Amino acid sequence: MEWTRETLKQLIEEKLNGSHFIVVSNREPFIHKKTLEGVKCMIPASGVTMALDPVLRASGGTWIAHGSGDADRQVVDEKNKVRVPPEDPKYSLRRIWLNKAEETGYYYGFSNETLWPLCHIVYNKPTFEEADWLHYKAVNEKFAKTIIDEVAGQKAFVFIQDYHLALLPKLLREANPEIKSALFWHIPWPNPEAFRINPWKEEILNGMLGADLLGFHIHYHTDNFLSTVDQTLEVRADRVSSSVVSGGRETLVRPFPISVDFDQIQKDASSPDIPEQIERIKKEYNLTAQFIGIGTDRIDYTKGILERFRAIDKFLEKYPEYLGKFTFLQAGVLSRIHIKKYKELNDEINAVVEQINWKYSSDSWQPIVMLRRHFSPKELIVLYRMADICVVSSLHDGMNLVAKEFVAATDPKKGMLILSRFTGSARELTDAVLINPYASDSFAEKIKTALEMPPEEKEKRNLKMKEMIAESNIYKWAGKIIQALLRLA
Ligand code: GDG
Repeated sequence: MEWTRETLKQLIEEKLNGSHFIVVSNREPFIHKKTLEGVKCMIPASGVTMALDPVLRASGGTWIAHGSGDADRQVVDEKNKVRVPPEDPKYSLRRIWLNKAEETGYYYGFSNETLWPLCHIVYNKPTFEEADWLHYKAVNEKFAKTIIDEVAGQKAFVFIQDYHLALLPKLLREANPEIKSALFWHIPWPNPEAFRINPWKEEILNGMLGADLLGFHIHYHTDNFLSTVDQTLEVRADRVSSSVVSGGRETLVRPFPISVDFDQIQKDASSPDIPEQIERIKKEYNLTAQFIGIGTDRIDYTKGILERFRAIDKFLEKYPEYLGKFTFLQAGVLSRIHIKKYKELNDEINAVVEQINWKYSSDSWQPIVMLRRHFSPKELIVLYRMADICVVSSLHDGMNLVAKEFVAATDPKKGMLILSRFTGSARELTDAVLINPYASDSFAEKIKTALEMPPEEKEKRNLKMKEMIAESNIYKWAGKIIQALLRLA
């Protein structure tokens, strides 16, 4: 079956049978901000919002999330709810307020200094602060209380997003065993050896096993999860049925590879004004090189941005015929900047770019251009269309959506994806030029391979990958999870 916004909507309309549908995430899908022209509603660029928005529209359900906008409190009612989307309200966004200490301990601390580095094997040591853990527990309890209040004793499906809310499934089950819940883990699940250093491992696993369905991107992560449960808890993890029985209830553990809205990206990428937009960006950044490379990432140490620059340095050193002919554009949104490691990484990136540009640049050309302003999703597509190569060099990544967005957008005879083997995407996009980002010499060679690949070869590979993404799109991801959850009822 072909999955679209419409089929996803139909599934919900036909099968929900009056049950309440609730999505829970740390990040909210709409943020209200104060601006000089008054309060404005912004949509953070996120594939997850794109996929779940039609589900919520069809179900008229509720999305529960941390209210982080500076005007968020101004627009909610007494239950902290606001109807969204603002231009055509179809469902409720219920906001949870966190104070500074809670946000520091739960979000910056336990989520992003403990669980994030623990689950991404990139040789960055996680911290284990008891104070962060206590805030993490308290905030998960706060979310649970709000959800229970929202459910108000009705039949309900709760779809929880990500590692910020690992304890929530068990808290919900204890408060109301009738609730059916699914938790999707957007980051990798590491091997048991890596996970066992977590002093609160049993509580985290038991928290997650309160869900009826646990989703990861790929089989490798579900296998790691089952092994971790096996080695940590006294419960039965069954490899054949890929499930765990604990406390008399079964949790299904399944892979659901996330994806992008292929049709929308294709549509935007074939818009007639793209050539004009490309010229505008070339002018804005004074780009004269014949070949363009692109990287788009949150500035995060898991994304292998420094490794990418090292490979570009080696590539130019070894193949000086590309001096003046190749420019790499790096778009990057700053993230988690209150965490020291992220600030240090950003400083190091600036220093390395400076060094490389000093080493090679001429009066009219520089090898790396950092794109410092915000790019809208449509502008990103313009960047993808102008690129001959896109480099995704994550050291470890659950899936990586940039890789799929680029393949969906690129002109098949022009662009080629260079993709780290350590991303979930590499399991599906096997026709990309695959790299080990740690091995900078062969990484540099692969840049040459991708740039010099004949157009017919690129086309053959891109069409295969495009077909895969068109079939396995973001609506299929959401649809398959929701189907599995509804079946459990
Ligand atoms: C987590 C997992 C998993 C980036 N720069 C700009 C911008 N972006 C957009 C991209 C893409 C998204 O942000 C990043 O998604 P990724 O998947 O690459 O990475 P994470 O943020 O780490 O996401 C990851 C994902 O969850 C989903 O499950 O794939 O493995 O780590 O959509 O296009 N968007 C705009 N301007 C930018 O400068 N507008």
